[in-house]
Amino acid sequence: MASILKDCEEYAVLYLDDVAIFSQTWEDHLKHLDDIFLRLSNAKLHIKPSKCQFAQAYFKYLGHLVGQGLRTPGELKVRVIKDFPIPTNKTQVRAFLGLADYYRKYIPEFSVITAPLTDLLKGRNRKSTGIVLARMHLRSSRQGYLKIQQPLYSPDFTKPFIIQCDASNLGIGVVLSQFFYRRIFKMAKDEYFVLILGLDNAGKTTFLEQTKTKFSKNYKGLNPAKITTTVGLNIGRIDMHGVRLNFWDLGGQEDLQVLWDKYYAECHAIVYIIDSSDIDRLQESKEAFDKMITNPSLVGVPLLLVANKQDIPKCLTVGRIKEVFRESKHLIGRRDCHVLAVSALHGDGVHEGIEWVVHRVRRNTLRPPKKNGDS
Ligand SMILES: Nc1nc2c(ncn2[C@@H]2O[C@H](COP(=O)(O)OP(=O)(O)OP(=O)(O)O)[C@@H](O)[C@H]2O)c(=O)[nH]1
Ligand SMILES: [Mg+2]
Repeated sequence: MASILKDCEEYAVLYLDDVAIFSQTWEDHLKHLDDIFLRLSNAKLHIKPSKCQFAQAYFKYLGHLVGQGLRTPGELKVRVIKDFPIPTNKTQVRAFLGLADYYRKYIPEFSVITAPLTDLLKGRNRKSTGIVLARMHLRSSRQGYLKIQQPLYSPDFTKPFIIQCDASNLGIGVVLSQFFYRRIFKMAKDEYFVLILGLDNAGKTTFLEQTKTKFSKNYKGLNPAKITTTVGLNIGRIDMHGVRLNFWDLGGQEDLQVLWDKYYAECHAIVYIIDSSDIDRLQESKEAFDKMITNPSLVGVPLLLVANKQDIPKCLTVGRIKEVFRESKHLIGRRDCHVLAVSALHGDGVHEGIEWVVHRVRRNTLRPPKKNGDS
């Protein structure tokens, strides 16, 4: 079959015995159809009309919906990914990753989102812990996979191409882009990655939601009452002062803290949230903080300590929290560190905190920003 359709690559693709014929204009299309029919007939091959579709603006091909210069994943497959049952063993995790991988081009930051799952398959985690993590991850990271419906555009061979590539401990990626090339070169934004950490219930996700609400036009934050405990990764992105901040909000439960260090090498700042009203867990929070900052991958990374829930009567004051965390001065070393009173619930102090982060990451020469397009 491949030899019969030799030299037709510009208007026909072959997959086993399926042929897709595509053209820019109707006139061209009739010519292309003629040509393919002639070739099939010369080879004494038959096609079954009931299995053919002609003159389609869009058609389904190998699980993709293709047409009008766009390619999107087939609706059915998207639903399968979104509704994939929470895995109960490694085989099912592998099956999910295999399925999602077929559509990875549609899912921004695919390798970062799936890192906890791929890590699990490397066998570093104990089986039972691993499966629990995988379940939690899938349950809460759906938002990442939900972006799958973003379309991919066909290339325009009359315009220049740009290859952007990047690699990190978690992922490696290459993007071929067009159209916005002037903007990319002229208005390339510095991108920084900010990790939001802290014990469970400290208010990390509430802080992220407030940040997105305050700094993104038209973003309506989640109702605080609807925020549930994070067991995977929440992602946020804001632009301010000509830079872009990407946030990764991780789960704070003890079992999930093992995931934190996977993001250290990539981040430019840490926002560490402390629940000022939870006096009983202050020491636990400090221990998690100490463990975090002793990690060598965080050397030189600015730290913002958020004394959250300051709206709650009788909560610990910033002064008291500073006193406790000052014991870790030798671990903090010379990196930028600041303690701030915040009520993430009411949004007090959030603006000031983000301003501090932007200022510090910009002046930190130890962790240069990632350059990325604005498109
Ligand atoms: N009063 C008050 N409550 C807050 C504040 N910030 C968060 N909360 C509440 O604290 C609870 C936990 O908030 P989350 O944002 O889910 O906490 P988290 O740190 O993301 O927790 P995990 O995802 O489990 O790690 C929720 O009931 C919030 O409404 C605050 O500033 N003041
Ligand atoms: Mg959370």
